Amino acid sequence: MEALLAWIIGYEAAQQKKRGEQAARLRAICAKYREMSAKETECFARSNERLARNIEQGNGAIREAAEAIVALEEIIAGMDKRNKRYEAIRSRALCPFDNLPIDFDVIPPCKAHNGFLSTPNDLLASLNRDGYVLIPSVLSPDDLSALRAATSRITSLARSGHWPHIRTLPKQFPPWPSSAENGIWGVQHLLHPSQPDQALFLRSYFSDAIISPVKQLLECEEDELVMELYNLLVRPDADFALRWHRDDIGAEASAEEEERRLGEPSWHAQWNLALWDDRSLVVVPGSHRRARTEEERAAKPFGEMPGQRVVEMKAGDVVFYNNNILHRGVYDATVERMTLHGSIGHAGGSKARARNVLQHGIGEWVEQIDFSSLDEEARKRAEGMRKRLVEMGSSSGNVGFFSENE
Ligand SMILES: O=C(O)CCC(=O)C(=O)O
Repeated sequence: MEALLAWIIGYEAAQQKKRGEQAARLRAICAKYREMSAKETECFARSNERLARNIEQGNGAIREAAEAIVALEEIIAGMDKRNKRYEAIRSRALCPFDNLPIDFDVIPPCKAHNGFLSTPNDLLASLNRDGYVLIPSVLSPDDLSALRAATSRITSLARSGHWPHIRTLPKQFPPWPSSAENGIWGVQHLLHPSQPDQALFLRSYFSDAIISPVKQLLECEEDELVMELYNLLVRPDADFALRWHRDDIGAEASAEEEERRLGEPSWHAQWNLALWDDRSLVVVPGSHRRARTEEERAAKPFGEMPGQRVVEMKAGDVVFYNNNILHRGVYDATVERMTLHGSIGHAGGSKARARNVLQHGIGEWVEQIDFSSLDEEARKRAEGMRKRLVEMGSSSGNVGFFSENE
């Protein structure tokens, strides 16, 4: 009994220490965020005050002041939205787990809707804690078999060189060439107007099975969602693997830079929906909340990582994951893989993200998609999401590629 009591007291003390450390880190990130916002605001304010002075003194057109007022109003509204969202994330990060005597770094990840994780908040709490959350069996047997047939058709076209939008071996990141001669590991643009099964993929992308968890994870209403990408990850033509990476933060980033970027709110949801059992995605749970450790920095790009976990999916399961979690793909050329790989954005996100999505090639055809095959509710949803993508992305500017030559 005494030993048990001593253990409990020791455990509690260790937990308390950890809670204190985490809270201090979070507060430091908050302070940095506030300081940066203040600098940004100061800079805008100064240059616009200069403009106001010039206009008063007859240098510069009145139109310039009007344009600056509109631009500043937009920036202020965006910052206000970001601040609110950041506060919401911060309070969630502190509140739900703060008083529980559980070490969330050592318990296994939970499946949503498995009895004790059942509310929308749980879904988000799980994603925030682990960096990914799995929702089992989101497809009916009929939908599963229709999607398997359609993905087989487009993959055959892609492997035989009749669909140019592909992920090719051995290239990890976009842009990919359009020749399939070295083999493929993915098929791009399932929503493209010339895609033979476009109607089915539209139904899948805009379905409640996807939209409703996305709204929960982004904590938003339907009229804030932004259309993004819908692709397919397939069995490669030869064994192949992706190196450890975060999708949006390069390996060369300093720990400070990583922490800053990881502290920013996420403005999109990304998912893998498996049509066959899939164990290709490997993640380091919780690594979306912190910079890499020295050990992780020193780890081999294609080697084992401490604490890594294979995301085990059954056909019909969907996993949502933070694309800045440390992850990699490990693919076996003998195991069938058809995994739908999509993302949906939030209108509060940056225009650079919308441009990034459009420059993946979808800008050339997104406005030609005919949504008339969808039922009325889904069609309205789709029209709105596309409109927001085009509006957000229409300002000029090239955002480049994440890692063009890899
Ligand atoms: O194959 C997967 O599930 C992961 C793909 C991936 O990591 C990526 O596209 O960046």
